Amino acid sequence: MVSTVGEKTVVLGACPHDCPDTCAMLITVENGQATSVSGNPDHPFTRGTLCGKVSDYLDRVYSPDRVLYPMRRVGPKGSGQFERISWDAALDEITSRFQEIIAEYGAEAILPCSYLGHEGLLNGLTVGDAFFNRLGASISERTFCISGTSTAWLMTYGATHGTDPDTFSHSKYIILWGCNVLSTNVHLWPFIKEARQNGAKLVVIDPVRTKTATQADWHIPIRPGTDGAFALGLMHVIINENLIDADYVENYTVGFAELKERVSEFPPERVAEITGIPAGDIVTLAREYATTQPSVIRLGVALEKQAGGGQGIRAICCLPALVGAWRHLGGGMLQAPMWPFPIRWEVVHRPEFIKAGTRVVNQWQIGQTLTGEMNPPIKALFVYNCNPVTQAAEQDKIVAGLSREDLFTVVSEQFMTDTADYADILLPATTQVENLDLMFSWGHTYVTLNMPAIAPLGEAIPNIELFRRLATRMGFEEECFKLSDEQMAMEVLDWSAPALDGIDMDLLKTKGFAKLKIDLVPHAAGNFPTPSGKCEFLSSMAVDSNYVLPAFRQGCEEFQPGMPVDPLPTYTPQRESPISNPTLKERYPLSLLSAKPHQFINSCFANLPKHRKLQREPRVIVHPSDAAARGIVEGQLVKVFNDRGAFQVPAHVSDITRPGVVVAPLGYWRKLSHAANTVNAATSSAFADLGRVAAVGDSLVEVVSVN
Ligand SMILES: Nc1nc2c(c(=O)[nH]1)N[C@H]1C(S)=C(S)[C@@H](COP(=O)(O)OP(=O)(O)OC[C@H]3O[C@@H](n4cnc5c(=O)[nH]c(N)nc54)[C@H](O)[C@@H]3O)O[C@H]1N2
Ligand SMILES: Nc1nc2c(c(=O)[nH]1)N[C@H]1C(S)=C(S)[C@@H](COP(=O)(O)OP(=O)(O)OC[C@H]3O[C@@H](n4cnc5c(=O)[nH]c(N)nc54)[C@H](O)[C@@H]3O)O[C@H]1N2
Ligand code: SF4
Ligand SMILES: [Mo]
Repeated sequence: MVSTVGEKTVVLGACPHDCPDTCAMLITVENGQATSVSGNPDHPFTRGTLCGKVSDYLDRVYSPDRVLYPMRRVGPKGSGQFERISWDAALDEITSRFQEIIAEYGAEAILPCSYLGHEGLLNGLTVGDAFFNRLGASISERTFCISGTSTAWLMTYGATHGTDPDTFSHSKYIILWGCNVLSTNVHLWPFIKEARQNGAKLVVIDPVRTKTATQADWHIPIRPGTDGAFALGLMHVIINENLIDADYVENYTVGFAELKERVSEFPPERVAEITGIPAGDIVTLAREYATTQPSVIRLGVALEKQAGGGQGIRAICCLPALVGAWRHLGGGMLQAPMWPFPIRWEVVHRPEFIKAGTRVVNQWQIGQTLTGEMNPPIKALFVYNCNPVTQAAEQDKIVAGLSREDLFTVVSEQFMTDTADYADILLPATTQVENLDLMFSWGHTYVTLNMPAIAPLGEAIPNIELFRRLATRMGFEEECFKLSDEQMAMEVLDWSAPALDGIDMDLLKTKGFAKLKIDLVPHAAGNFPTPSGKCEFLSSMAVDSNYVLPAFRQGCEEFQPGMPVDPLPTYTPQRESPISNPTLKERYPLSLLSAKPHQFINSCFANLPKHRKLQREPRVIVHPSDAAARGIVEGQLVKVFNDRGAFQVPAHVSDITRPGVVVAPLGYWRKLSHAANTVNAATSSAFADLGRVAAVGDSLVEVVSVN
């Protein structure tokens, strides 16, 4: 709490959404009602502003559409017809159904499904893990996001924060690589602006001329899924023209000789053919990037969602070490600087409860899982903090799976989402102003406290309380199920870690946030947290084939013995590109990309009137040449489809996309869309090369007008 003046109290908060910015918020409360939210002006990274999505957060909190009471389904599955029941009745039904299922099929017939709808350490990613692990349920492998990217990063650099975003204003050459900062990471923009005022050049590498690309000094409209070849081509030029930082390479990297041999396969002329970018541009970019220091790369998340995306990111990761960008303040690379947060994930998810050999089910493939043959079959699904119907691939299969009469589905939600419609039992969840939490960030290096500002509305409860209640009902006696919110907040961080030196709960309660004690030029002299202590062009983790990612994604063993992972960065073409798959191209000639919506966070806010009005109805962007070839005109309703499924949206004919590439936004709700389907009806759930993330960006479609 910061201050009370008369009837008004201002409470310290933090945005809970799945966004790299993790804004520090201030919530004004009058007579028990939250009356306004704003950014905390003291926060050095978020600087007192909230984005347009969250600046009216109270519209979300007090929306008449909030789910505020436990409910039981009364209509057919998916109809969204429910009746109010008591918490006791809801918990009784869940626990008795779980017990019946366990008795008949074993606990692995129960599957949790969750993600980062809430990002907090108390109520976020891992909140249900202890409960489900103790139950013996199947493990949900949560690789929706950053899994491939982090794997590539860890293989090259280890668990380092990399370039602190606070230092971007010192950069002289900034590359935003597949990252639409002006929509998805807005608080980084002022730092980029400052750098440009000091003479920095801004380059954007993106198949689409996004809002961000329009602002750049140079936009490179690369063919999707070819970034690996592009980065290898840049390295070809840098090495051939001897633009490397030889001292840095010699002392702080391993595998240069092998890398040099690999990049020799990627001369600019070949790379130009693959990427659609002229060879001259590749040479110019390589020269400018290598010789303008400090240079920095900000990597987005979309690249990993391509068949060869993981190794492509590996190739990009090698660039800053090759040119010695790490020597400088503001030089290097920013991916997701979450690694230095001293989080005790094990306290929350209790890996010791997991029986060896417990089944792992990947959430991207939930459609196949629910509709396919499984032994034991999935008989219960428990969804919280996520909305798989709109967010996971192969939407038709997900809907078919959720429609199964023999599946018992529980959904904990704030709103009646497309997934919640299929619940048998629906449970009300609090919003951030109603709960305590402690936030890490994947976009900056501040820890932030969120204090509850108002009492929970209706009978909503925080996720952490939901799992305490369920554990009690199931008779789980372990101490971890009895920790209060405050106790969990104390347990979940290692307060004695050097990164939290001088930071304690009292400080957070007074200030709201604190910057981790970390080095702002962490790799001026190597010092990478890899097995060799160096930047690994040749990755020893891939060679050993046994690396397991930290607890962040329990049950996700990246490098299982026998799983071939090339220790050198490489280029793997898209599975479904017109070039790599000429047979499929005959029927489906266009590449489909799904961009993050400017006004929504994934599917959050896509049901609120203000946000829908600003985002407008979903449209698929089609290049004028592709539109002309199909007789499609601006605004015409079209069907976008392939063998996996179809969705309908009006066409927006524009040259902001490349010929051959169509772009549809993510996040729109299925039930609020034309023909009740969204972009994920057509996306592929097949895994990319690293991190078991679905290659949703690697999907061919056809577009036809709907008469
Ligand atoms: N407004 C808003 N902000 C968000 C979110 C949101 O939904 N809305 N979601 C949050 C989340 S969960 C995440 S993960 C981040 C994601 O943040 P970003 O990674 O910035 O978002 P994306 O839209 O997935 O992808 C960024 C850009 O990559 C481009 N792209 C697609 N494929 C390729 C490719 O093969 N090569 C290259 N070079 N570029 C490609 C797309 O055209 C897009 O413009 O944003 C977070 N912030
Ligand atoms: N085609 C395609 N698909 C994609 C992507 C893409 O680029 N293209 N991006 C992927 C990425 S990067 C991501 S991160 C995922 C995101 O996928 P999801 O995590 O499923 O995304 P959201 O739509 O934000 O769903 C979060 C849900 O949690 C609910 N929620 C919020 N707070 C709470 C809470 O405290 N308690 C409970 N119980 N519920 C809460 C929200 O109301 C919302 O419905 O989507 C992935 N899907
Ligand atoms: S969604 Fe992102 S930018 Fe918007 S308020 Fe939340 S953390 Fe800040
Ligand atoms: Mo994400």
